[in-house]
Amino acid sequence: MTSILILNGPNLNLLGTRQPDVYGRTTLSDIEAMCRAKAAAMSVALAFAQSNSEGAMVDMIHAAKGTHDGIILNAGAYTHTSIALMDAVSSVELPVVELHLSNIHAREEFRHTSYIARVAVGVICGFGAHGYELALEAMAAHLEASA
Ligand code: CA2
Repeated sequence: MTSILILNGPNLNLLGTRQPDVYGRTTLSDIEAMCRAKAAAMSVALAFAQSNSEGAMVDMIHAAKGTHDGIILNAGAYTHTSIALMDAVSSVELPVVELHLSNIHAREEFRHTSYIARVAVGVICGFGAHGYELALEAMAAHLEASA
């Protein structure tokens, strides 16, 4: 069975509790439940994780090799700063879909740069929590096409 890791970065554990104008009222637990339902309907195994620590995220990306077939990565603010996460993605040679709730290109200039995009199969942003379902579909289609 195809297995996908959804990895969420810093501050995403606060979703639904602050800045609802930017990030909506859906909590990360709500998103996880939605993703689990979607993955079950697609007959895909799913792991869902969140960390506020860059190093822990690097470790989880390394551990995905041999365990999961692809990674959906909302790296939060590390998207715009982390060469370490970019290198981790390159090193595991697993397909990565970069994901953001907000449209990072319609926001501050510093959010327009993504180190992850350089090593990702593709990027989904601006669709809020629904983007997680879109990313699952995109990853499953990518894995099927490259099988
Ligand atoms: O839009 C996204 O998904 C982001 O990855 C979210 C990050 C941001 O730094 C990226 O540029 C785009 C921030 C996540 C912060 O989440 C919060 C949730 C509630 C309250 C405060 C922050």
